[in-house]
Amino acid sequence: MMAGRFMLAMVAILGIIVCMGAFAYPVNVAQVEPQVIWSGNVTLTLDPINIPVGNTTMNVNGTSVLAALWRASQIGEFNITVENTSWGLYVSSIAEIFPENWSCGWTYEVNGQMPVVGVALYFLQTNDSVVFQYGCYNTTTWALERLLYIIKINVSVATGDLDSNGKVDFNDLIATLNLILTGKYRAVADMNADGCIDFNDLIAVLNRILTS
Ligand SMILES: [Ca+2]
Ligand SMILES: [Ca+2]
Repeated sequence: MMAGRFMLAMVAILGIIVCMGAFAYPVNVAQVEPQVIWSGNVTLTLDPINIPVGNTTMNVNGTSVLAALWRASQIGEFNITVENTSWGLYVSSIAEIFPENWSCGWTYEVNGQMPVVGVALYFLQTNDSVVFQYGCYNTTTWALERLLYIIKINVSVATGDLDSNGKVDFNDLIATLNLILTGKYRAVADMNADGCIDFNDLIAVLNRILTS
């Protein structure tokens, strides 16, 4: 009789613990704020850039999402790992955060949408906002269950087209010279994306005029 009551009490207590756990779990998940690893601005160029991929380096489009992440990693001084897979180039780790299992990983969004192409094949424009996010997914529904880390990148593309009339010509060259002489900065004139406007940018704009 006593043993029976004890068992009932234990079952009730266990039930309460299990229920508390069941109710507490989703609440905890919802309350976890992802950690922002880096957030900032990058300037991209139309010229391709070399990025380490596996044990080699590859030329990728200078305005690609991968180029934006690469520039961010250099400014923010964090590592990225890029792998060449049968689906294209894939970012497997950022800031030493590797997937803890196969249901977790890094994905990216541009302006709040998740593109269906790889990081090297989506090309960005000025004012695009890129978010890389690390999370783990429910393996039945593929809903995101845990969003843990975030990188936020605001993009400018250095085109040299300072009057935004769709072509780079001598007006843009004069405008670039003006920026140099007045010490001003405009992202579209920073042709080598080094964070300042100087004669290297003037030469790069001239180059673009002569080759287009
Ligand atoms: Ca122009
Ligand atoms: Ca520059």
